[in-house]
Amino acid sequence: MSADPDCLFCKIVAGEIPAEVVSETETTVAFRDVNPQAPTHVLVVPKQHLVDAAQVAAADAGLLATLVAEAASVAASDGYRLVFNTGAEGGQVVFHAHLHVLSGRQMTWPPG
Ligand code: DGP
Repeated sequence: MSADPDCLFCKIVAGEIPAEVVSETETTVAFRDVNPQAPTHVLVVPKQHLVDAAQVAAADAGLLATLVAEAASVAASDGYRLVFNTGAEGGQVVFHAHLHVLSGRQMTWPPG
């Protein structure tokens, strides 16, 4: 499975940097965001180093489905928001695909 030695989330997947892991599958890891924006804020990432959601979809559509299924299972309530920030203009800071799961409060729209 490909990993980027300079990637923060690859290091979390490998256990080299600690994170509060809440769920894991053969292909994904879910851990709490270090800077939570909601009472429950979890990031679901592929173990494989893929840069964004489109790259996940192109590599393995089933992996994208697993990310979404895992997100639903870690959300603390029936209502939640899923976000893939994509590219610098889309607010992406860590260039290893991650699905934000935000829940536990009323979401507002539009987001910033
Ligand atoms: P994004 O802007 O979509 O690339 O979000 C990156 C998220 O990653 C941001 O909400 C904060 C989170 N984050 C950054 N560094 C760490 C870390 O070392 N550990 C954890 N758990 N989360 C991190």
